[in-house]
Amino acid sequence: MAERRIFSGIQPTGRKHLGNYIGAIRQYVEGQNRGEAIYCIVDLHAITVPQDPAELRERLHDTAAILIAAGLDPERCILFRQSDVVEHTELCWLLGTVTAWGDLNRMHQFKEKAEQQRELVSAGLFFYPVLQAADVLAYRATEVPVGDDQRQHIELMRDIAERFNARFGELLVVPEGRYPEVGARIMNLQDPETRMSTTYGSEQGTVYIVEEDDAVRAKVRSAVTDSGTEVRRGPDKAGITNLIEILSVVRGVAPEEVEREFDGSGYGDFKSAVADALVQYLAPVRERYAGLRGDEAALEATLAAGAEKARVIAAETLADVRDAVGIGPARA
Ligand code: AQP
Repeated sequence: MAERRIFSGIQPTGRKHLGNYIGAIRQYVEGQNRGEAIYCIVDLHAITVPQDPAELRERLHDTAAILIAAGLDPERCILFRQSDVVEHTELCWLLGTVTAWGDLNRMHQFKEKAEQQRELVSAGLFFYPVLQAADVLAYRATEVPVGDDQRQHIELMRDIAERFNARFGELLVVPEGRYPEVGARIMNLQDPETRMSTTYGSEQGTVYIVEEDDAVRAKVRSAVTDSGTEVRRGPDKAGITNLIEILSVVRGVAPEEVEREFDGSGYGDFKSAVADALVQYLAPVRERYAGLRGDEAALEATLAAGAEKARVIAAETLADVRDAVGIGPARA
């Protein structure tokens, strides 16, 4: 096994947005240069809240095409669909037996998502973090690139791995979360106190990865700021801080450099610069996406090849875990 094994998952829900791109996808691409990189489109997680079945399949292909358009190279990473590797669900059950109910009950994301459900708060939604732990632990990954909203889930999966190892022997790797230094929490442009997300916040405040240039420009120009004039970060300047972080990531410079460059400029000029930079950043991804999205057979072939490679790794972990727990016949 490579010294550094990177694993992360992304949901095939909604339209993937700038928060997903900056917080997670950008790190996935970079991960291919730093170690063995494994990425999974987590359709089983998606169905913990109601999904239209046909739309779910469409979104899965959208997400696969976005990831490849963003720079994932199926020759240099393993890219697959979660439900194609059944070991995830079996490991989820086994890990569920060493997960404290009280810990799951403290998960913020469960509480937030449960509040939004009108008809049914599913047990699957409650178990979501255990499946997430199984995703990562099945690959004995050392590192999990995610946005800041996933900290609590990463801590829980570390606890689960530690508890499993304490009871059954050192079989699982306790992974580290990897959060971007800048851009770990991109905020909604219309409500900069709230994280940009698929399910919360206005459409106008959410920049999608696949979005026309004019729409991106309009959203950035109408971003909510404050009544001040200084382009600098601060606790009372959530909107400007968010835009500074976005520009810093997009240009690949430190936020301080952005502040220096726009020292003395008005918010209008600054927003125009952010809009231009963002359009330049996203347009090539959108163009590559358009080329890839139409060929669903090719996307399916990529995912199938990825699942085959993923299964080999996950099956080995599962065999060790089953044996240690005493499930199935003893290994010779
Ligand atoms: N606003 C964000 N800033 C930085 N990173 C973010 N991520 C999500 N929002 C931001 C990171 O994106 C990765 C993939 O997320 P996901 O699609 O699997 O699910 P999510 O976190 O549930 O994404 P959403 O859009 O926010 O959906 P909802 O509204 O359902 O919660 C993760 O690494 C996440 O941290």
